[in-house]
Amino acid sequence: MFLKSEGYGAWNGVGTKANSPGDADVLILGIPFDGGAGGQRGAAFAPGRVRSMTGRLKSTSRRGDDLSSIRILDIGDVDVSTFDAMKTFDAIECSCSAVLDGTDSTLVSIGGDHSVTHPILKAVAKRGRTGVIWFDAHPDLLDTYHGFSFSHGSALRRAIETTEIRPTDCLLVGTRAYEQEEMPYIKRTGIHELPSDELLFDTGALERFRRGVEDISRRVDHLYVSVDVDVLDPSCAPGTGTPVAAGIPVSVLLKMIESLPISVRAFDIVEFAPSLDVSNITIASVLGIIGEIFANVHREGKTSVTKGGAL
Ligand SMILES: [Mn+2]
Repeated sequence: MFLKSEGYGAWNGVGTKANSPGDADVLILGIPFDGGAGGQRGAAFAPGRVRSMTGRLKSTSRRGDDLSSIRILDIGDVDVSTFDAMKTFDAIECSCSAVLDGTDSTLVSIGGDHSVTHPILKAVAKRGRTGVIWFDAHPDLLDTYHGFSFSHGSALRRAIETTEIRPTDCLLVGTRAYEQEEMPYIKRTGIHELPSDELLFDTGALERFRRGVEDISRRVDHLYVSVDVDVLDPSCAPGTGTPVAAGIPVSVLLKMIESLPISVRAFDIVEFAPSLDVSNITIASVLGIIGEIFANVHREGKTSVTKGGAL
């Protein structure tokens, strides 16, 4: 229906192949679309590049946890329309709705520029109050970008304005590149923020991240975690369309993913442009992020944040 291909049989050796979506711990969905990017393109090729490199993933986490029993199913790519962004966004929303209806497993979408997150969030937000953790150098809160309301520069703003997602249930992480209108919007709406500078230089920043996520988790039914790889310093992720200096190292990002509670409904990894990569640095970071997501999904005995607790 909305998917143009079955999974490619990659991911062998990482975990256990699930037979159906209902049987899976993790569902992988590729989104090969970069028509919402204003800078250099190439994020459409991320799903294929990641699949081709999954042989480098380990069946243990970086802390040595055994991940071999995690059940993974790659359900293929969304059938995008290269020359029609709005049609593509509809296909993404429909695909994600169909996937989320059929299973409680964690959805991990790979690829696309950040414009693809808005339609995913539309599907997720219909299924319960949604908290959003947005790892990104940019806040993506522009009303329009080059006259377009649904580009990668407006993704979070459109999500806030067109879904039930509340600004105060959103946390920006690693931000450091703003347009004039974005700072007042953050202050006016009450979006939470942990900028890159604080993560790099304040010793209590990781604890503030953990507490911030916990506070949001208490108010919502589930979390959505969006990872724009340009949150990373360009030394860890040169392969992206709009790299920004003074980002966080990948180790700090993985530490934050490690501390996420169990109620994450879906993750995305966006803005990885393989053609802009250098010496496979960015794919190494992306595989690290995927491994950490698998460890997060798999971890047993993890403390789940109880909804309805005091703030
Ligand atoms: Mn972004």
